[in-house]
Amino acid sequence: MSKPRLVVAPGLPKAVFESLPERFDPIGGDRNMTVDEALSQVERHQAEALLVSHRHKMTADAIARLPARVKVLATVTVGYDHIDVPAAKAKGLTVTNTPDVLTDCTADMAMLLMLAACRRAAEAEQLMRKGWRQSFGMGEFLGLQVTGKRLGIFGMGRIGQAMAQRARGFNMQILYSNRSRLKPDLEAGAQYFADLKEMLPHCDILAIHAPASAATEKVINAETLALLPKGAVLVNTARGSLVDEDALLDALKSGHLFAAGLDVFRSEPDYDTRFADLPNVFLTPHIGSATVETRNAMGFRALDNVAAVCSGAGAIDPV
Ligand code: 8YV
Repeated sequence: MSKPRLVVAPGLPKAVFESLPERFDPIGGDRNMTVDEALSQVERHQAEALLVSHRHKMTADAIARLPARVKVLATVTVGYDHIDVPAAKAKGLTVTNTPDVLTDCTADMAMLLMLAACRRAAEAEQLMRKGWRQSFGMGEFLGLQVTGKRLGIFGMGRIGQAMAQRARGFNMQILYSNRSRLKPDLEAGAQYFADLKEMLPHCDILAIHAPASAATEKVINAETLALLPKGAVLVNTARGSLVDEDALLDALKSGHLFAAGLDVFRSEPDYDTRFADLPNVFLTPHIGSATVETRNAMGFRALDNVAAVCSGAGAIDPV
């Protein structure tokens, strides 16, 4: 039997890229294609499958341009807010994502951002690169200790739970807000709030781990930020669309927030560089899942999904 014809729109990690010919008749994977380019390649290559990343906005229009031959639209990411899933399903496409494999790595990143924001890592690092050469008194360059603090987690899915597990190692008190309450064994003593607004006044640090959706669009805004105690810290490794960035900038400038650690932005990669002007923000360029191990696992998981659908076995991770 011939191998499934696959168009790979994102540049893949080396090991994943090199494995492509074992199972597929592939095009791409060696560079990032635009959506237009990927759609042309699907046509030219008579592909049955298209692999995308979060940078590929698969709108209803883009999906409408996919030939009927295409069976599966697989994203290498766990988030799938870049795909118009109802449009894809209406067209009979199977959509797959990559849950589980990036849970630990993304929670590690959230810890990194939390610690960096609390301990003023951006300012410290910049100072060292300028040569340091100034001594500090006992009361200078002070950050916030995380041990014993109250961590509010918005979105207690896999990544939120992994964040809670790590934070317990720092003796943090865990609060969470989620659509549904977890079973007691998963909750492990964390305090549940059905309403985010009820939780916010009790958070020293707020970590966002909820998916992007119409319901979570700008859920962190001037009103909700004002509910956080003065001096709170915000961490976001989920999606920038959950945050009203103007309101966040105001809260950081006024000192209502002590600091923020941000890996995701409303507009990527052309993020709002007003954040870079603020010393109390620790910034990273959407690298939550960016380790060799995790990116390989994401790539292979996406390919396993494509192979499963093309073989008729059904998706491993259907959306
Ligand atoms: C990035 C992610 O998309 O999986 C997700 O939903 O946000 C991340 O893994 C990944 O870095 C690809 O660029």
